[in-house]
Amino acid sequence: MNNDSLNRLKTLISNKTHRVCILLHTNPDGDSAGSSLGLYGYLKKEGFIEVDVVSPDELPAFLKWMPWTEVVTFANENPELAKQKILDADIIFCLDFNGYNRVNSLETTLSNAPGLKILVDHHPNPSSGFNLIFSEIHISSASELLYKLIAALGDESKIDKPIAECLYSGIITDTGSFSYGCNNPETYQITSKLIALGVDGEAIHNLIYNTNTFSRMRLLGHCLGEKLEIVEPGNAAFISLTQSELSNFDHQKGDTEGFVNYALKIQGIRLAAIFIEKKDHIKISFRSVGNVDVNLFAREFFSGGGHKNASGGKSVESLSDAVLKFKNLANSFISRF
Ligand SMILES: [Mn+2]
Repeated sequence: MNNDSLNRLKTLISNKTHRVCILLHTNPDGDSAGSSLGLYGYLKKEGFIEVDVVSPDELPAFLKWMPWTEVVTFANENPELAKQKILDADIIFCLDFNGYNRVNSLETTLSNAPGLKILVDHHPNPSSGFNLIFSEIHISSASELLYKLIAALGDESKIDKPIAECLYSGIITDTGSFSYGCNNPETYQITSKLIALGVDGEAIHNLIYNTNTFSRMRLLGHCLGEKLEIVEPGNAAFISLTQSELSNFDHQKGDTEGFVNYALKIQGIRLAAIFIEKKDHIKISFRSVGNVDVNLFAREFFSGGGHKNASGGKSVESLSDAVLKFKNLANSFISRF
């Protein structure tokens, strides 16, 4: 971690009267919520008087149990208040995202906000526009990075059980419960410390992964039984879902989260995608194994980006055209690696 940046951060947060705003990214996931709420808990414990947390969108149901979710202002419910909180802040923390475009409807507000912008993130290619950058792309999650940052500030002992619950949630969701991006011993050392602080790993696993609705499980069954397709000769696979299919299964926000990973469970598949038809665009998630770089794939062909093995993109073409484009590009892209 860069010492100059660390010293600047230390100085900045020594003034507890600074108004702080913590910003989540659009469609927040476990790491976005975990790192942001963990930081909220830490800063409140540090004695900051005014700390706001703003999210572009609602939290998925499986994260609503997390500590301090009641303090979050959601831009989808209260756009003006959300914008005001960003504009009023002296310090704006951006965790788990790498550019203004990741906060959707709040992008212009963030870009115009006069506060000092601090990035704490693990995505590649952080964009300019941040005043202070803590970007570590080899760390499992922004939550793990935040733990290291708090420790580097000399405040490891201030991490308590609710903060630990937030960070633990971020680490397990960004590593698929230690199934990818999980070969760094330090991830387990930090996780071990979180458990020692009283985190109930079993309970959190149940809260995050075992609270499916019946209709979501049936939608998954539909995807696996009827919609999963393989691109010959068998290194890419995808699922596509129309709006009417989603409504047939009483689709709720977040229901298709993780479905794309099932395609990677097939032997030989190195690149997987799921195409979800939205009102005015197609939302796409990509996953890959090994060297196949879906951050690059999403950037080059589907107006998106993310990590090497997990990224997202979109298309304004029809669902069938977006799928066709994927089918045409997949094999030659995989052969580059
Ligand atoms: Mn993350």
